Amino acid sequence: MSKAPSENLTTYKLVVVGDGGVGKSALTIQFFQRMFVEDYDPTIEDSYIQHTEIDGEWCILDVLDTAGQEEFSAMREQYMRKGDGFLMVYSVVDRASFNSIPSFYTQILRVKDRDNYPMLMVANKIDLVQQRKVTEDQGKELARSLRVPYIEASAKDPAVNVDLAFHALVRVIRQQPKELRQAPKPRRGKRKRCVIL
Ligand SMILES: Nc1nc2c(ncn2[C@@H]2O[C@H](COP(=O)(O)OP(=O)(O)OP(=O)(O)O)[C@@H](O)[C@H]2O)c(=O)[nH]1
Ligand SMILES: [Mg+2]
Repeated sequence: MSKAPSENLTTYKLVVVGDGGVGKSALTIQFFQRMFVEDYDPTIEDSYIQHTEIDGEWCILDVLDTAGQEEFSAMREQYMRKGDGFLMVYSVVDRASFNSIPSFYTQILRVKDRDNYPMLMVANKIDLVQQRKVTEDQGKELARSLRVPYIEASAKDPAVNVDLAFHALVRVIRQQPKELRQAPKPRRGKRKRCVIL
């Protein structure tokens, strides 16, 4: 029997990133509220929190749905600092959003000052078969080169792999050594120090 929720649950801060319109909010809302949002209403920043059981272990998922629109890109570093793991989403019908993935990846590693970090690539909108521009092979190839897991999803029809994407990211975080989960590595070089003479 699985453990009931208790006060000592681990909280996982998951951050959903990617270009505007790729379906970050649709995936997040499908995961949390079991509905598909048809309309496009660009996000500034929304957060969702929920107790959930993953692989028999209860935890708290604290998910930040971020803005993909370029005009809000100045906020990126701030939310990247807070995340324990990142869902990097692109839309298979929007090649530019696929091309943006490496820059999200690089920025996350730079902000975290790490060589790797829990991340997952989500190829969304796979229900739009006729309009598809980025193939599964191309997605998998990029994921392989970045050494992150790859998941194909549809926030719409019928929530294909939506839960899997969020759960898989928690699994990646759990696989990390404990000491890496908490404190970021000390920054090299330009770190400010307060010296008391
Ligand atoms: N067909 C289809 N449409 C989708 C899917 N996911 C999202 N959409 C649609 O794509 C549009 C944009 O989705 P959003 O979830 O708002 O996109 P976003 O990534 O949150 O965009 P920003 O908040 O601006 O960064 C909406 O009209 C959604 O209904 C999907 O899997 N399939
Ligand atoms: Mg959004």
